[in-house]
Amino acid sequence: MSFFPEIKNRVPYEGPSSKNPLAFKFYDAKKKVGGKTMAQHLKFAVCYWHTFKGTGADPFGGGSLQREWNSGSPMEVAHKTMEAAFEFISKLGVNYWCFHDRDIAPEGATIAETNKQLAEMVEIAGVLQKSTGIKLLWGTANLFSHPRYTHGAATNPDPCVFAQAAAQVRRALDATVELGGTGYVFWGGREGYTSLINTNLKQEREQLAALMHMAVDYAKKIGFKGKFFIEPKPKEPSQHQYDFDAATAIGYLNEFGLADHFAMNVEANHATLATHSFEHDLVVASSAGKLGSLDINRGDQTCGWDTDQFPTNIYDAVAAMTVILKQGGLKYGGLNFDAKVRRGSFDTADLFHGHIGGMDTFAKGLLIADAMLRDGVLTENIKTRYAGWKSPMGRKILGGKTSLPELEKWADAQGEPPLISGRQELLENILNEYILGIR
Ligand code: XLS
Ligand code: CA
Ligand code: CA
Repeated sequence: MSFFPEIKNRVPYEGPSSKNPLAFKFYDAKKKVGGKTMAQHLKFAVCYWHTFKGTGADPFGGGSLQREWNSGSPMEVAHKTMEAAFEFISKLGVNYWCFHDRDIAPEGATIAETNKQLAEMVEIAGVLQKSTGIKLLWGTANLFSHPRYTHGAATNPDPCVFAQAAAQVRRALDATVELGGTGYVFWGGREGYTSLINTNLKQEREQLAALMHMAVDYAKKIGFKGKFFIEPKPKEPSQHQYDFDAATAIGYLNEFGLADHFAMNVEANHATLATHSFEHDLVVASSAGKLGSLDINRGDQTCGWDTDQFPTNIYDAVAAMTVILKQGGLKYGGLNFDAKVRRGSFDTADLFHGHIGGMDTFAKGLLIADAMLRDGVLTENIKTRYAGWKSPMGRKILGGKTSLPELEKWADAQGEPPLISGRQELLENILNEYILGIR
């Protein structure tokens, strides 16, 4: 039985002249770009929650998307969904997937029952991974949907809730290791506050670090060889989340002695919710050596919510691929489609359109970023702009070998510095020339 009859075997690569909406125009898995294949550069992952568990529900109405795999008892649904997921991911030709514990198996009446159900689904996922060659990019625990987590999971005022979260993280880590995942994500949807009037912010931040330390210790014991990721987000559902943005999360890791074990999973739509560009948070994470993985989606420029739309913005894709190429790739992470089709996109074909468009956007982004870096126009400009810092005094300042009085003397001897244009408009035109294919 097939859940996705619109594709017989696999979405083909047909190249830029193709008019087939169910074919790739730029994503050609085997094509070499700078010594690596596109598939190696672009470690796409399909997310289980939006793609297979998404119902189209929004704050104004329940589910609108009817999925064939979504009927029967909770465990029957779990089995059918898993089958549908591996069929879809294989047909799309993507090599990785990502999941929350509760996406793949329902919660039972007791922790023991929940664990049993999860173990059953992990076993099936393992078999399907083997038969399809699809790998797990990262796993995570859903510590935000159940009403018990309303006031936080690790940051809850009640240690019993903390313990429930700890139990979930333990089993989600077991599942991640069993399925060979190279990452484990902490996204703190409820790890924040809705009002400071009833919140002990200092202790809540300590509680969260305590859970992260326990996760690191436990992961070591069970042989996890991957990396932990924090996924920053400023708000939604909490009014304020403790992992606001990459800079905040990196500071948090340093404050609580977690920096060696964690990197960032930067999501486009979370960066924009924090009033940054996607590029900003990627550059902040990468320049601290902490860009581990990406959730590639986009928000809506007019409403600013976390709308998790499929990525179609070529500027964002070029920027992201430039950062990734410059840091030499993503060892433990990849490009996860944390994106969902719209409430009115009822057909399973829409799931293909969303992913195909996103993959093509990033494939084109890779080609443009690679060409720009090879030509070096933009990088040369930055080098020239900062050339003064290679002078003896520039080096002295950066090396901490000078002082305010010495610099005062030097400034006086130099005279008034010339005004040098930043050439932003020219450089934006050059970037556009690459994007439009005339360079
Ligand atoms: C929600 C987050 C979530 C994480 C995983 O906004 O993006 O889906 O990626 O828990
Ligand atoms: Ca999101
Ligand atoms: Ca995400």
